[in-house]
Amino acid sequence: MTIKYELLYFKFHGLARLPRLLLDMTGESWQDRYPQDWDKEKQDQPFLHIPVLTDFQEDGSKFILAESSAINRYLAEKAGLMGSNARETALISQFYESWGEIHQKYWPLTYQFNDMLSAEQIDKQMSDLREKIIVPILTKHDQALAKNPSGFYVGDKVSTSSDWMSLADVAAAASLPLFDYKNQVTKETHPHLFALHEKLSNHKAFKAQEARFPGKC
Ligand SMILES: N[C@@H](CCC(=O)N[C@@H](CS)C(=O)NCC(=O)O)C(=O)O
Repeated sequence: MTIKYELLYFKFHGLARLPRLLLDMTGESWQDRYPQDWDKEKQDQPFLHIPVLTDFQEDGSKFILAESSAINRYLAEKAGLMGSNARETALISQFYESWGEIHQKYWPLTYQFNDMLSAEQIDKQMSDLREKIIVPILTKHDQALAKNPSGFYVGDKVSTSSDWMSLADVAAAASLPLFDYKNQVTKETHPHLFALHEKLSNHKAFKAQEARFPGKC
């Protein structure tokens, strides 16, 4: 079978979590590639980082794309998950970017800032992030989901597949379990977000993801 896509990333989920889910959702054949000698291979990448997607073209050429958000949008478009008009696409991007804000603010506090801040400072920053950003923003998300009878973020017929899912839904379902909400985001407080997560957890791409690198984030 000819391979349509290849994703270069390390052997864990990290920034490849969404690209891998979306690759499964394109219905095309694809493969992971793990760097053998990253220090060498780094120089060959568009911006010296991974993930990097290669899309093998019919004429034998390669389309190479870096930056996880660009990769996610490209693959979501290929999978029919970016809506069917400019407004749907914009709303899908809006919710997707909003999850992006949480990721961008949360992970540095969990990893990079450990060297610069004391444990108390990190706790304080994390609690501010939770109270002022994560919980109130996810409350808005839950309210938006509540308004849509489909249970997805963006109206009807946003997808060529029968279930109307979009990049925003995939990002939400993949992201929801990753953060420590200290019991402030639960099935009771944010029922629509949890219902979306539960619905997508049964999707075969999510099942395949679960089986990949168990126990690693
Ligand atoms: N803005 C980039 C960040 C990519 C990034 O930082 N990737 C890390 C892995 S998560 C990486 O390439 N680390 C190895 C290195 O920089 O040498 C994106 O979203 O794709």
